[in-house]
Amino acid sequence: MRVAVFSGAGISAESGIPTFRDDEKGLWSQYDPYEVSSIDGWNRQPELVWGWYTWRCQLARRYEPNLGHRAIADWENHVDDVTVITQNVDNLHERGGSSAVHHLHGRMFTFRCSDCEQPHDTQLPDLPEPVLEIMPPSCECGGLIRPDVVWFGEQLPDEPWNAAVEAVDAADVLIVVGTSGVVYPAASLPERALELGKTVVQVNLEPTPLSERATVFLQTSASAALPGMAQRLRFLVD
Ligand code: BJW
Ligand code: ZN
Repeated sequence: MRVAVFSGAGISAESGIPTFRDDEKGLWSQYDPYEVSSIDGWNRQPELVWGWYTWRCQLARRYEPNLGHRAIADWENHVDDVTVITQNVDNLHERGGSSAVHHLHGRMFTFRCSDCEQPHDTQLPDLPEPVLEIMPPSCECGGLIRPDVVWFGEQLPDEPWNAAVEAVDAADVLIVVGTSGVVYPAASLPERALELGKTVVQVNLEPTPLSERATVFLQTSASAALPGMAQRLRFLVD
């Protein structure tokens, strides 16, 4: 049995990382998430966006993979293939032990120049408190250094996208975990799986637009649903 996993911020929530649309307490909560996560927002206010990522990277370094990440890695011992397609920019799937992880929206710990695209090793400062605005460092070409993530209004990189489509097409089952499913084109992957007649299992604390169409909707947390799931899926798929 071949399993593809499509994950979102909900799976990392139990490690302590606020989900994308639920960070009501943070310093940046007064800003529209689309503003701090769009290419237009970066072009308008790079200091605000860099301040936000500096703080998020600092927090994310402290977080550990949780039972959900570790369970998905463990499935590799029980089924023929497990491919993880994640929208998350943290590295908790890799640190949880998964061997094939495709990051549709990039990675928060790698950086590149916003003009010449050259990769940069940037050491972010350790801050005692979040700082709302920090001027990003500059590249030798004069461009600003940015996180290697995909913001609204930007194309997804071809490589992880093609790998994701391939994994969905090859899978017997797609597990959709912890995503609101409102951000495209990523959200089209479960739709594609359903159109191809695949079994789609959704795990989420709340219903989303996918829930009514999924083969199975488990309204529970990732850490409760995922341990041992691949072994049980044999009965659903075979
Ligand atoms: C739990 C849980 C627990 C909590 N257990 N569950 C088609 C229609 C409409 C619009 C568009 C469209 N196609 C494209 C667009 C535009 C746009 C878009 O989708 N807009 C809509 C929002 C309206 N898309 C884009 O711009 C994309 N690019 C693009 O289309 O390029 C084409 C193009 C470009 C230019 C010119 C021409 C063409 C790019 C999208 C990039 C998204 N980037 C972000 C930021 C990444 C960097 C970062 O994270 O810092 O990605 S936005 C943000 O949303 C982030 C996330 O990966 C992504 C998805 O969020 P996610 O993971 O679903 O999180 P939440 O918080 O929404 O949901 C968490 C869920 O977990 C909830 O359901 C909880 O219930 C659940 N949960 N605890 C289980 N313990
Ligand atoms: Zn440059």
